[in-house]
Amino acid sequence: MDHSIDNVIAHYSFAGTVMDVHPFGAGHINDTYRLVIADAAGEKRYLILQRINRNVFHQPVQVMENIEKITRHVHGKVLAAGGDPEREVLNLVPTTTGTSFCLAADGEVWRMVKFITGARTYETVENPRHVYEVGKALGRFQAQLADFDAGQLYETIPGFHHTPGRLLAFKDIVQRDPANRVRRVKTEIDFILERQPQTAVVVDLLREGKLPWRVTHNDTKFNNVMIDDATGQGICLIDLDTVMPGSALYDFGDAVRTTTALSLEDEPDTDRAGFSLPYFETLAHGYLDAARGFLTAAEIDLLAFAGVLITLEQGIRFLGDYLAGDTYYKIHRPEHNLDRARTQIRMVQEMEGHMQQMEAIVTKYREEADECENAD
Ligand code: ADP
Ligand code: GN1
Ligand code: MG
Repeated sequence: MDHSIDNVIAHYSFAGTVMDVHPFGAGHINDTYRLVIADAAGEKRYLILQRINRNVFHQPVQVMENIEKITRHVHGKVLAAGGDPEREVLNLVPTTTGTSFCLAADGEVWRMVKFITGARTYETVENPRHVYEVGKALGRFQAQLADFDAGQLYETIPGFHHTPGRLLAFKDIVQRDPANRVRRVKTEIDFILERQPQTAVVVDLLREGKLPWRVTHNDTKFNNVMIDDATGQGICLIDLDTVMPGSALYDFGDAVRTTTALSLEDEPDTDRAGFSLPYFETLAHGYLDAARGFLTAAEIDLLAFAGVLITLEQGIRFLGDYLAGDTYYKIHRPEHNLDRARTQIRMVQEMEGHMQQMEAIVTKYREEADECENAD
C-alpha cells in the first residue's frame, strides 16, 4: 500500500480493518481508490478514497465546499421524495476532526465517499435501456438543483465550458507548438478552426440573458452515472468536482457525447468511432421525461446542437492537450490524446450529418406524449 495513502486513511475512523486499497475507475483527472474494510465477522464493505488533482483544481478546498453544499441540498430532495439518500446522492465521509476532506502533509487534498452498493458505472453502452436512464438521472439531478442558488458556488475552473475560450487557448497552442506536433495533425486542426462560428452560440445566449444560468454538473460522462445492477435504473450522478454555475446544455451535450458514442472515447481505429442516432433518441427521451417541466423553450431548441458543441469542445481539449505535450489528461500511450481527439472529430462529423433527424427527435419528445405512447 502507498505509504501516503496509509497516512490519509489514518485521518478516518472505521468499524473494521482496512484489508485492501486498489486504484479504481477510469477517470482522466483524479486518483480514485477503493478500500476494502472487513468487520470482526469478516464481512466486507467498501469505501471510495480520492486525491483531487491540484494541477487541474487549483482551489481543491473550494471544490469540496461546492460538493458539501450541493450534496446536502440533493440529500434533502431525495428524502422529501421518499428516496434512499444512501444511494441516490454521494455521501461524504468526514475525517476524525469532522472535515469533508483531508489535507495531507504534502499538501494533497483527499476525500472519502461512501460506496454505493449494488450499482456500477459503464465505459460504453452495453444495454440501450441504460441510455434512457442516464438521460433521466441527469434531468433529475438538474431538477433537484433547480432551486439552488448557483451564486453560492465557486467557479472552481473558470470558463470550464466556455467553448470560444477553449478555442482561443487551442489556437495559442497551435501557434506556439511546444511539442512540435502541429505538422502531424493539420487536418484535425483545420476541422476545428472551420467550426469557430459555432463555438460562441451558447455563451453568447447566456450573456444576453436568453439562456438561464443553472447549477450544472459539467462532467456528465456516461461513466459518471451509477446504474443499479438489479433494476437498470440510473441512481445518481457521481464525480461532482466540476459542479458549478453553467448551462443545462453543457450537461446534456456531454451526455450525448458519451452515450451516443459507437466506440470507447480513446478508440485508436477512427473507423470504429461514430455516433448512434437511435441512442440519441433514447437519451433525449429519458432526459426530457425528467427535464421538460423546467427547461425553457430556448434550451430545448438547442439540445441537438449541444451534442455537437460539447463533442467539438472535447475534441478541442484533447487535441490541444496532445499539441501541448500531454500535460492535462492522464495518458497511457504516446498518441492517446490524439486518438481521443479523433473519435470526437468523427462524432462531430456524424452528428452534423444527422442534425435534421436530431432536431426532429427533440421536437418529438419536447411535449409529454399521450399516455399510451409513453409506455416506458
Ligand atoms: P474520476 O475523476 O476518476 O472519474 P469518479 O468519482 O468518477 O472519479 O470515480 C471513478 C469511478 O469509481 C467511477 O466511475 C465509479 O465506477 C467508481 N465510484 C466513484 N464513486 C463511487 C461510489 N460512491 N460508489 C461506488 N463506486 C464509485
Ligand atoms: C475529464 O475526470 P473525468 O475523467 O471524469 C475532464 C472532463 C472531460 C473528460 C473527458 C476536470 O473527466 O471535463 O470531459 O475527462 N474533467 C476535468 O473524458 O477536466
Ligand atoms: Mg468519473
